[in-house]
Parts: sequence; structure tokens; C-alpha cells
Amino acid sequence: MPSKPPSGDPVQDAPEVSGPQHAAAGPAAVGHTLRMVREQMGVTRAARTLLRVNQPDGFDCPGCAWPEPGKPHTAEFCENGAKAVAEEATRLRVTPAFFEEHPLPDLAGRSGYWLGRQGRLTHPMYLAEGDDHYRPIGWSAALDLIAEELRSLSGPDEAVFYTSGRTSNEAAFLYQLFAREFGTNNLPDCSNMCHESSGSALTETLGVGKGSVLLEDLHRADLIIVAGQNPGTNHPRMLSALERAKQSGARIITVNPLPEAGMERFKNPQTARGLAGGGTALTDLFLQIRLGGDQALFRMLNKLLIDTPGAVDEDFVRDHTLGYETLADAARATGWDETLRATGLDREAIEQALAMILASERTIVCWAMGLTQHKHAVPTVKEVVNFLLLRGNIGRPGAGVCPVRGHSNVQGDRTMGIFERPAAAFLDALGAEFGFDPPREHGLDTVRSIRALRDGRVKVFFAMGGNFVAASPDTAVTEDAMRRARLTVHVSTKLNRSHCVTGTRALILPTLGRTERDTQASGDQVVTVEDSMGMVHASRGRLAPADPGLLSETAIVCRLARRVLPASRTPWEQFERDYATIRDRIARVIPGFEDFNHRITAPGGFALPHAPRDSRSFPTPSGRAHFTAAPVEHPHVPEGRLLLQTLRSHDQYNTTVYGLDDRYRGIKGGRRVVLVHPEDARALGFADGAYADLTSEWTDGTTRTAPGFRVVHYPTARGCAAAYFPEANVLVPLDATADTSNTPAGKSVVIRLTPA
Ligand SMILES: Nc1nc2c(c(=O)[nH]1)N[C@H]1C(S)=C(S)[C@@H](COP(=O)(O)OP(=O)(O)OC[C@H]3O[C@@H](n4cnc5c(=O)[nH]c(N)nc54)[C@H](O)[C@@H]3O)O[C@H]1N2
Ligand SMILES: Nc1nc2c(c(=O)[nH]1)N[C@H]1C(S)=C(S)[C@@H](COP(=O)(O)OP(=O)(O)OC[C@H]3O[C@@H](n4cnc5c(=O)[nH]c(N)nc54)[C@H](O)[C@@H]3O)O[C@H]1N2
Ligand SMILES: [Mo]
Repeated sequence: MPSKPPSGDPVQDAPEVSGPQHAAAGPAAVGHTLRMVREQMGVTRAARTLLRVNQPDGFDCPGCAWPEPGKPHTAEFCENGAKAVAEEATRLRVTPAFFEEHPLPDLAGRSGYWLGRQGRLTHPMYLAEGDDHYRPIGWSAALDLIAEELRSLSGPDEAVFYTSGRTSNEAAFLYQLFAREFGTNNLPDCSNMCHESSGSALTETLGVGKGSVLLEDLHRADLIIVAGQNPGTNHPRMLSALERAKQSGARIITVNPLPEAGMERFKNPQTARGLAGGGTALTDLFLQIRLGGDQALFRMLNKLLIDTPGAVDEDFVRDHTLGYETLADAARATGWDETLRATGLDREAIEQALAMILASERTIVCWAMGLTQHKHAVPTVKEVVNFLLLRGNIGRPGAGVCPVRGHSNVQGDRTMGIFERPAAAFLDALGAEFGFDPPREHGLDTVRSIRALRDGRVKVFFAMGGNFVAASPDTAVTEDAMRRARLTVHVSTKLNRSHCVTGTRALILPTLGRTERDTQASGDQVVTVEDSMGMVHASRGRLAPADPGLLSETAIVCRLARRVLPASRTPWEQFERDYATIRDRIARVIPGFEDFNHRITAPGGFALPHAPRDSRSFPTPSGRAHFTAAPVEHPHVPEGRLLLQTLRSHDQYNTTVYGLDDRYRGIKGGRRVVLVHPEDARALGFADGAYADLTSEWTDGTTRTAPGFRVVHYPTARGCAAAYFPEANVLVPLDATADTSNTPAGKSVVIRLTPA
């Protein structure tokens, strides 16, 4: 299944390579930020907008989910947050005239980079059956058309309602309510491709599927382990927290196949020292692990802790946990040979880590996609939980689990019920509040939705944001599946690939972004979001909408619901008029949101309860935290093959490509690169600068090819390789997913290189 690089595109992919950098941010980041926002927004608009990011009376940054400090800096944003804002606040527009000029086959041949650069969508657009152009359509006609199609289905489970993590709590709550009143739990979301593995593992072991630390815990930790995460690019404001921790004496262990510049040294652009001086060295110990070796590493650390007299917090283990003996038995059977093979590390490095762990009273483990996108991601995260439980590092200030979330409100969306496997208690409360009987059968997640579309079991695909076909694995399979739908609908701010790969009929519904004023009949609205640490706060857009005709996501849901569900007793009209009335209902349905409207008036918002963090109580069936002892796994790589991870460059936000550079990794002007250790590359016969086709080999014997990648000799762990998503998504088989969480295993794809 070869994928063709888009043609007819002015963008040339001709990467220049200069080698990895060793520090992140600093004056270069400030320069890049200014250039980027000036181009997109103009100077005054840029200054006015950026000063509102993450301020108490401003809007939540649409970039990542990293929390805001209690007293934010006047410029509480980062280079990549500024890019996310500029992307949304651009002055360019995609109008009906644009669609007249560009027929669908033209758009389908363009790169994602080109599509995203055309500007903000302004008008609802409709692609009729057999037509080759999107044509303008009115809001009423568009919504009537969706309602008619939904009502014509044989059953509600023939529709799927996807969500990307930018949607506000209010819109998300109404969206899932609408889907469930319609009769389905088919609510896949980007979380299925992201931190689902963390949620699965944490819920089972601790009883809460979220992180247990607050920002001040990071500031107070003795030891922070950052595993499988690249905050210099993806959570730049986290570097300020790590710097502050270091200044109070914390030590940092980084676990990563790649030496990432941000974890080496941080030049804080908000301090003179960071701008002019050498910045702060962050990592004390770098464990350059093989892809997928983390479970083996943490199991060995756990064994060493168990074997070290006095290392285990026996009181905590006795009073709060179950299953210690099972883990201890498994740990006894753990040998160095297997650990060293799985991790690629040497014994001294692991023993050095142990010494740092034993010296720490307060340890935090932070992680992101490097841990969650593997076949054995769930047992890997569970092994991290074992590690923290052993020394009582849960529910103690300065300690805990810290899965670092991606999209700015992905955690809030889940709290609001965007989940294909909702808890019975949630459905009970929802049904009681709104007087209906919610569907009980579990719905489809992302991967299962693709299979259902492929097999003709789902006929309507509706997306609240995101870029489903580009973000999902197995591009060719996913695109074919999407083409089998009768109707595809995207509520979007910007043009993307998913608008070009459509069902028989398709709609694009343009919407307000988070930076924009949202005015309804009762006046200007605020919305709320939840960050990675369970803090909920208000967000108020200030910019004039990209087009006066845009509807908010909330308004779109309310108007659609009224058409699809004429008998609904839910006050959709009132909800659209005044979002505070939505929050009143959220407060009655979801625990932790009592007095919601009042509590968001506090600067910085409020923290949701988290029983393990707040009181060392564990809402598992046993009431205790669970040690687990899954067999240790690691990816098997046949001779002459490499293990590929798909990751983000510095100039992208998931499928949104801001530019063609990956500054910290020393790559300029192109994205079709594959990073390979120099010795592995030479052994395979590839000089630096040679071109290779990448072919993935899946266990069922199928292969997938992505052609034309420039080989970059790069100091990654031996046997490993890296390429950017979404270009490399064509290589990830649909069935290659994590056990239990079903998250696509995009960080361990077996590939071979052939000369291009
Ligand atoms: N600017 C910007 N910000 C973003 C995003 C963006 O695209 N751009 N995306 C947002 C989203 S949705 C998310 S989920 C987050 C993603 O944030 P990250 O998880 O940091 O994103 P990735 O680029 O996937 O990086 C994975 C990191 O894990 C390492 N890694 C890969 N495999 C392994 C492994 O097996 N073991 C270990 N120990 N390390 C491994 C990689 O080398 C890399 O450093 O960022 C969010 N923030
Ligand atoms: N191979 C591989 N695949 C991956 C990953 C990986 O590491 N490797 N990472 C996975 C992860 S962690 C994630 S989270 C997913 C991301 O999957 P998605 O969330 O589906 O993808 P995004 O690229 O974030 O979506 C971008 C689009 O969202 C729309 N948008 C932006 N802001 C708004 C808004 O405010 N409202 C609305 N309605 N639309 C908006 C714009 O039209 C934009 O084109 O990708 C996953 N895919
Ligand atoms: Mo994500």
C-alpha cells in the first residue's frame, strides 16, 4: 500500500541537516515567536492577543494542557503556544470563492501544510453526491441535512461522534448529551490515540485515571523522572517548572531514546539569565533507552528497591495497597540480561538511577506518548505506578504520577463524558438530570470506528474538531473507510486533510476558536477548560470572530440537537443563549463541580478532587491501590530491521504543520526525514543524506511503504529510528494497538529501509 506524497503543492521537501542542539528556548525562540505571529497576525493584534494568553481574564492557550502558575508571568506563553494562537488568529480566510477556485481533487492533492496555511474557514460548505466542488450552504440547510441523514439510519449506532481535545467543557458536555439522547455511546476521541493507556492503567491501579500532582508538587520534588516526553517542543512551559524544581535542589532523570535539547538545558526567555546567560542544565542522568524498554527498566528498578533493605515504605504498602507479594515474586524472577537487552542500557546507569531514587523522599514520574503508544503501554504505565507505590510516592506533597496531557482540554472533555465506555454512575446521573434513558452498551473508540466504517456498519461520521484521517493510523485504510460513509461532517476552524477525504456527501461547519469573542443572546460568554493537573478555569476569547457568520461549537450542537431530537426535554435553546445554565447542569451531574459558576470566578479557577492525592484513598473496588505484575514485554526486532517511532517536530501541532523546520534537532526545510543511529545506518548501507523508502512489516505478513525519506545520521538509541507523523502514519497498521487501551502503537513500528 504505497502512499503518494501530495503533488501540485508549492512546498518543496528538501531537508538540510545540521545536527542536534543542546539547549531549548533562549533568544532564538523569542525571535521565532515574533516572526511567526507578525506574519500571521500583524504587530498590534499580535501583542494584544498574546498578552491575554493564560491570564486570569484572558483565554486558555489552545496549545498544550500544561497548567498555569498561580501568579502567571505577564507573558505566560511559549514559542509553540504563540504559534498555536497565531494559527487561529491569522488574518487569512478560506471563503466560498476559495472553494470555487479549488475543486476537491485539487485540495486532495495538497499537503496538510498547504491546506492549513490558507486561513480560517468562514462559511458552511457542502459537497453534494457526485459533485467535485464544495458549495456554500446556509446553516439551517446544513443542519437539516445532518438531521435528516441521522434520522434515516437503521439505528443510532450507525453514527459516530468524534471529538478532538480543544472543545470547551460546555460544548463537550452538550455534545455527549446529544449523542446519548440520540442513542449511542459512539464517542471516540483523540484521547484514544493519546493518553488512553495512562487512563486505563491509572484507573485500574489507583482508581482515578488522571495525574495526581499539582504544579507546586513539581516545584517541591526531590527527584523528577521524565520518561517518553519531549517538553522542549510539546510542553515548553513545563521547562520553567523543571527549572524551578532544579533551583530548589531537585534532580532530574530523563528516559528517552533521543537526546532532546529541551531536557538538556533550558534558557528561560522570561529571565535575563536565560536570555543572555547559559541557562539551566536540567537532566542529571540521561538514560538513553531503546524504544519500548521502559517496562523492563521500571521492573528492574522495582526489583532493586524490593531487594534494598529499608527502601520500601512498608507502612504505606501495608495500609494502602494490595498485591505487593505478586510484584515481589515477579521482581525476584527479573534478571539483568533481559533488562539490558530490552533497554539497551548498561548496568551502571541503572544503578546510578537507583542511588538517586533512594536519596529522594519525594519522587514524581512525568510521561507522555513515549510510554503510551506501545503494544505494552498499559503494563508499562502500571509498572511506573508500582515504582511510585513502593516508596509511598502517591498522596504525598512533591510526589506522584504525572501523565502530561496533550490537547488543551482533552482531560476536560473526558471529565465531561466524552468517552465510549462511560461509567454506569455517570450515565445514571445524566439520565436522571435530563429525563432520558442513556444507552448502556459501550461504543466505538477511534480504531473500532475505522473498522466499523470500513465494514459499512457506520454511515455517518461527525467530528467536533480534529483531523481524523490524518491523525489516525494506517492512512490508506482509514481514508478508504472514510470514503464508505454516507455523510461526513467536520466542525473545524481550519482546512485539513479530513475535508478532502469524504463520504458520499460531506459538510464543513466553520466554528469560533478559543481566542475569539463568543457572543450569544444573553451577552458575551465564557467557557471552561481543565488542564493536565485537574485545575478547572474560565477562558474568555477577546478577538473579533474570524467571520461574523461563525457559530460556536456549543451553538452548533444545540441547533443540531433541536432538529434531531424534537421530543427532547433538554432546554437546548436556553443552553445556547447562556452557557452559565449549562454549567449549572454540569454541577448537578459531575462530582467535583458543585457551585461551578461561582468557583470559576476565582482567579486560577479550582482543583477537581483527586482522592489518592487528597487523602491517600483509592476508589478501586478494593478501596486500595493495586500493585500489578504483568509479564515484561519489549518489541521484537528481526535482524536487519529498525524500530521506528513516529513523533512531532518543533514546527507542528499534531497534524497542523506550522513550518518545515525542527530547530532543536537541526533539521531545516523538510519533513520527510528518518533519524537513524550512524552505525545502524552504515550497517544497512545508508550514508547520511541518502534517500530511503520505509516499509513496515506487520505480524500478519502485510507491508506498508512510505517512499522518499532522507536518512539523517542521528544519535538515537541503537536499533531505533524516528520519523514525523502524520507523514509516517501510513506505516502504522490499524491492528497494531496497545492491549486494553487500543491506542495505536505508533512508537514501535518494525521497518526496513530500501534505497529510494
Ligand atoms: N508544539 C506542540 N505541542 C504539542 C503537540 C504538538 O504537536 N506540538 N501535541 C500535543 C499533544 S496532543 C500531545 S499528546 C503531546 C505529545 O507530547 P510528546 O509525548 O512529548 O510528543 P512526541 O513528539 O510524540 O514525543 C515523544 C517523546 O517520547 C520519546 N519516546 C518515544 N518512544 C519512547 C519509548 O519507548 N520510551 C521512552 N522513554 N521515550 C520514548 C521520543 O523520543 C520523544 O522525545 O504534546 C502536546 N503539545
Ligand atoms: N503516528 C502517530 N499518530 C498520532 C500521534 C503520534 O504520536 N504518532 N499522536 C496522536 C495524538 S497524541 C493525538 S492527540 C491525535 C490528534 O488528533 P486530532 O486532535 O484529531 O488532530 P489535530 O491535528 O490536533 O486537529 C487539528 C484540526 O483541528 C481543528 N481545530 C483546531 N482548533 C479547533 C477548535 O477550537 N474547534 C474545532 N472545532 N476545531 C478546531 C482544525 O481544523 C485543525 O485542522 O493524533 C494522534 N496521532
Ligand atoms: Mo495527544
